[in-house]
Amino acid sequence: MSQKPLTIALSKGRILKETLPLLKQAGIELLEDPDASRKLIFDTTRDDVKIIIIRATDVPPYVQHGAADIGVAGKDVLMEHGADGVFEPLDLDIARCKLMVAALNDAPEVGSRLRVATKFVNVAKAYFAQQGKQAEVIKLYGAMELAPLVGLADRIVDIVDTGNTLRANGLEPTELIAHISTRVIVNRASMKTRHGDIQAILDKLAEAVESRKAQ
Ligand code: PRT
Ligand code: MG
Repeated sequence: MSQKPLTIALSKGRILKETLPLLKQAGIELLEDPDASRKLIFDTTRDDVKIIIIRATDVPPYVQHGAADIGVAGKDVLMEHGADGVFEPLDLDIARCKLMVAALNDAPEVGSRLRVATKFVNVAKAYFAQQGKQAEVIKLYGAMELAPLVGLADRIVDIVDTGNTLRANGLEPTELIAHISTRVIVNRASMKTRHGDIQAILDKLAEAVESRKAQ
């Protein structure tokens, strides 16, 4: 092969499970089951395409720096970790959820300075600043729901799908920050130098998304 393979970076976890069938419909299938392998780089049914499977938060830097030509990540991750200088040409319409502010049921209004616990520090800071509210944002890496229960924070910013996790912990959503779904991102230079190859994949993925919606 004269050219180096196109590299697609996929987010591990629930996004991966929903992305693989779309890629398959677009003619790209992993040659090995990623659940049964400790590999990070996978060959595919197209010898000009390889897939790397990494943490969602690592997808934007891989694509920004051109280590991957194409990436797949949640809009929440793109909002939080910045996707400066990458194109976002396609919404895969999978792993839908909402980024929300939540509080203990019947929590009082907080007069002066809100304490907000979240792993989405940048999103939370921008949101409360835009609301004209002073907020001290506390970075956590998981189980945000715990923070209001033990008095660490007045509010959390987290992903909500069914709302069951909030409810189970005596919390309720109070404000919607953004609707979230999974997006395809593309490195800017790759979009120019490998436009034909990349556009063909995007077109087939878009078709796969549409046919899934029609089901
Ligand atoms: O494990 P890690 O820290 O890497 O992250 P993760 O477990 O959040 O990753 P993963 O694989 O579960 O999903 C990551 C991506 O999926 C997110 O970046 C979103 O774009 C998308 N997504 C869609 C979700 C959810 N739905 C979702 N419900 N990500 C997380 N959740 C979690 C949420 O954090 C909360 O704990 O599910 C809980 C809320 O769900 P409900 O149904 O109880 O409201
Ligand atoms: Mg997880």
